[in-house]
Amino acid sequence: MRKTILATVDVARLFNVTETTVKRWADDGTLRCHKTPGGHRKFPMRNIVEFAERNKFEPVGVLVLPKQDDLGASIQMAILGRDFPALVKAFVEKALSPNRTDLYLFFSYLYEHRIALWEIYDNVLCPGMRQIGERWQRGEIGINQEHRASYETLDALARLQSEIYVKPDNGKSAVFACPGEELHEIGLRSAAYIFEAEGWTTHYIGARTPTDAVVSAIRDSHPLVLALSVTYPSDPQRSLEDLRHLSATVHAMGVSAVVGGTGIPPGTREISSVDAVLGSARDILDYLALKMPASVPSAGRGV
Ligand code: B12
Repeated sequence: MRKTILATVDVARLFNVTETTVKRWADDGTLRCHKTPGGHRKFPMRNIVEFAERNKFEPVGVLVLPKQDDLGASIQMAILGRDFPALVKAFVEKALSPNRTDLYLFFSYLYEHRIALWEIYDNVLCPGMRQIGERWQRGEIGINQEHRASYETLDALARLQSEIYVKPDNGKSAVFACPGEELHEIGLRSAAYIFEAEGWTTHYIGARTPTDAVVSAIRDSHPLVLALSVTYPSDPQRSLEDLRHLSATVHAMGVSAVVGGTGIPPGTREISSVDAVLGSARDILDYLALKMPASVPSAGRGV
């Protein structure tokens, strides 16, 4: 698939304008770029997304995909039609493909075409990983492929994050953890990246963190929010008690606890010290807009 620093011709194609227009945007500083020693303008993806967001421009064209990407034509069609089931299909193929950069370039390509970060997580990654789990259950892929897809995904998300448009630092911070024996951390990672893109500082302590260690992290970093993810609580009652204990402890320290993930134990919503139970990346943007108003997404669609 293609690279993520665009040339003038790519930007012109993306917004369906002439190259002269793009050069004018670049030269008057409307669209930031850097120049190669040979004088060619180059546009990092984050500048393009920030520019489109600020000017309320929607990409109306699609970028060229090289011929060696077998899924190229179907991905282009799916992007134009915002056909998420087709994008999920492409994700699954790429997550299971042996090409290490394929998945990251796929995510970049979606982001360049203004598929927002939350849409990538909720509408592509989440259903895609579910399908991978189902394939494994049906015996169509081995556990090695499922593991590989998970780690390739985490890697690709980290690389994407280094290229996206991040709002200026808002002075707020949050701690992210999967408490207890929880190993599923892709959802937690996604949540942390959304906060980060909204200008938050994130302290990511990840999977399988004992509750005491979560409390220590809170003492060390004095965040505003503790975000927890639960997917597979082997003992739901114990998990509920852990959530009750953790949220009450951090609440007393002035920290808001939010919980997400597909395995939240029944009764979590009734815990008074849990500030919110959130089901998706989109929910995070709504939560931040409602409860932490300084980070309301400027264009209404979020990052
Ligand atoms: C990848 C995976 C793994 C990987 C995890 C790798 C990693 N580093 O994360 C590995 C291989 C380690 C694994 C292990 C196991 N797994 Co597993 N795994 C999956 C799989 C295929 C995908 C999960 C995933 O990453 N989804 C993608 C993310 C993005 O989606 P998400 O977590 O739902 O997150 C979204 C929202 O929920 C939300 N969100 C999530 N967290 C948070 C947090 C906050 C604060 C907010 C606001 C939002 C939020 O936002 C996200 C974006 O939309 C699922 C299949 C499925 N149906 O989900 C099975 C699945 C979850 N696993 C399952 C099982 C059984 C296991 C094992 C017990 C297998 C075993 N026998 O060893 C172990 C359990 C280990 C443990 N103690 O936790 C079952 C759970 C069944 C159940 N609930 O009863 C599932 C459903 C598969 C199945 N159909 O049987 N697994």
